[in-house]
Parts: sequence; C-alpha cells; structure tokens
Amino acid sequence: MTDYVPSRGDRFSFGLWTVGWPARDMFGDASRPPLDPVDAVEHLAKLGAYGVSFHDDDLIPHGSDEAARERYITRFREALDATGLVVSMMTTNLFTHPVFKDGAFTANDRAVRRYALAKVARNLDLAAVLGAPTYVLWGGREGAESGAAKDVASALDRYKEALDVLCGYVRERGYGLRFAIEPKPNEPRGDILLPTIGHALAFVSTLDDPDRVGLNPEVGHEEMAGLNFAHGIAQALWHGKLFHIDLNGQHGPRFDQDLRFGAGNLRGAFWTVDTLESGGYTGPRHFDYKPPRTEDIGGVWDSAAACMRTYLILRERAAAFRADPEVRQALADARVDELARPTLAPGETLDDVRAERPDIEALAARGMAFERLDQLAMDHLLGAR
Ligand SMILES: [Mn+2]
Repeated sequence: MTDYVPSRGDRFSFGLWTVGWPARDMFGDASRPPLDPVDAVEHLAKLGAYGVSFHDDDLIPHGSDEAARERYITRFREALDATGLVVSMMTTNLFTHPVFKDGAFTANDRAVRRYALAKVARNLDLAAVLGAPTYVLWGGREGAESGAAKDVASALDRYKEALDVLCGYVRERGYGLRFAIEPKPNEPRGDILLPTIGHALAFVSTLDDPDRVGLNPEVGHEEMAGLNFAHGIAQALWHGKLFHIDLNGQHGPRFDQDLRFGAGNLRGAFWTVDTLESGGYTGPRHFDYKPPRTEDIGGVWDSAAACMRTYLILRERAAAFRADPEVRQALADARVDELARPTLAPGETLDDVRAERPDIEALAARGMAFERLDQLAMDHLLGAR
C-alpha cells in the first residue's frame, strides 16, 4: 500500500481544455470563470503531473494578432520552464469556429479544407518549437447528419490527402512529430468518420507514410460505441499504433460524458490500466475529461488529482493481481498461456491437423474456469485480497 502520490515518472498529463473547461454545455452557461493556462501549468505541476497538452486556440485565443500570439506563447513557455512541465502532445481546434460546421479535412467546401490544413501547419511549427512528440487529430466535425450530404469515399480520399500532405510537411521540415488519430462514433456530428479504433487502424494502412501515423484512443469514445476499450487498445498495441491515450470515464452508450478516470465503468478502467502496464505502452498517461459543471475551481483540482490517484490505485491492484500465485494457477487452469502456443507445430501442415481424430465430446465437456479467474480479478480490484 502506498500513498498514491503521483510523480513525474508516472507520466501523467492533462489537456489545458480539461481543467480549463468553464463548464458551458448544450443547456447552460459557464459555471466557472476562465482559467489562465499559466495557472493550469502551475497547479498541474504541484499535483504531480509531468506534462500538458493543448489545442492552438486553448493557448492563443482565435483572432489574436501576431504580437498577442507571441505574448501568449512566451508567458506559457516561462511557466513550463519554471515548473519543469513538458508539452506532451499538441492538437488543432478544427471544430469550434462555425467555419468548420461541415468538417475540416473532409468539408465539402474546398476553401474550408485549405484553411484547415494551413491552421494545422502553423501549429505544427509551434509543436516543433515546444518539443511536443505527438500531434493528435480529432475529427469531431468530420461527418454528417444525413445520407446524401457526404460522399464517404470522397471524404476518405480527402482525409488521406490531408494526412499525406501533413506527413510530407513534417518530414520535409525534419520535425520529429508523429500523428495520432482520435476515433469517435458521434457527437458533435450525427455520425463521425473513422468512428472506432478499428476504422482508424484500417485507414492508417492506406497512407503514404503509415509509420508516422498512429492512434489516440479515448475510453469514453469507444464505450459510447458499446466497445471494450481494453481490447481496442490491446489491438492498437499489437499493430504498434498506440501512440497516445485519452483516459476518462463513461457510463455506456450515451452522450460523451468525459467523467474523471475510473468513474463510470470501473471494471473497464482496471483492465485498461492492466493492458497499458503489461502491454508495453510507454507514452503519457493523458487525461481528457471534464470536471463536472457542479464543481468550483477547488473541485476541478480535486478531480484532476483523483484521475491520477485512481490510476495509481488501479496500477497497484493490477500488479497485485498479476503477482498473486492463486491468479497464476487460475490463469493456467483457464489455459490462457496455451493461446500463446501456435496452433500448428513447426513443420506441420493442414494435412497433419486434418488427419487427427480428436474426441470432440470430451473437448466440449471441458470447463474453461474463467469465472473463478474473473472473481480473483474482482477481489483484487475491490481490495478484498
Ligand atoms: Mn470524450
């Protein structure tokens, strides 16, 4: 048992738009005043985070002139230098301004697509200066509400064109940046393109420079689609494509709740942490959540600290689960290790398999002992072991 105090080595990071969300929603005005990005950096550093991420417009309000832009960047860099926080990821806001009402890279209006590319390229230059290793692309407005309005094949052609152009730019400038696509099934668009991890993985394989592009899956986005997040990130890891992650909480398929990490599907959060910690993920543990509208600024910092505390608790519980001798026996009883053995031995062919006469009824009668294994996980999660 530890005090669950986060340290820089845990690699926790937060978006400026998370703690800085003034809690304006579809039905109500802001319930909190704006938060200065410098305050956000100072508080997050004090709480034990190592990094921050942001959209261009989070730091530099839309419409700022060159002089104002430089002032915002300078103040922010001074706060980073003073606290030691790093910029762990950057991204572009391609969704707030009404110009993006029909999308950015896949807007029917070609002039909008050209503006979107220019807006991203400008912020890529800043990302390179600030040393952000990953650049996230969330296409929240890339989609439609109706059938004939969007030619999906052309939209995907334009999406690919945008990624190819941006990868070419980054390569030509010698920036070390990699891109990470963030899937989401719906909201704000009725239906969003690249709606799940699987869709995005397939799309990446079509790009000119597929090695430079991976994924930034978000817990809530996959669970809005009714999918198993731990399985999704396990597959992204298997493809070598888990470049970044957005951790938060969600109660099943409904609107995007962006609850703090561990709220909503707690069992899912346990397997998410287990998958990250045992699956070789080395990137930031990044939280993309919204402190509820009920909270004042004190509640905002409580919820940010809670995201990290819950992660550390779950990390400890997952490690205890993996180290428990009874769990190891239960895993063996469930024949989990057997799945790692190739189905055919070296040199064997399908003919060898076809020549076998297995006792099908005996195989069918064998229990898999998964329930005992799962309850051991539950015991560890609940602190009963
Ligand atoms: Mn979300």
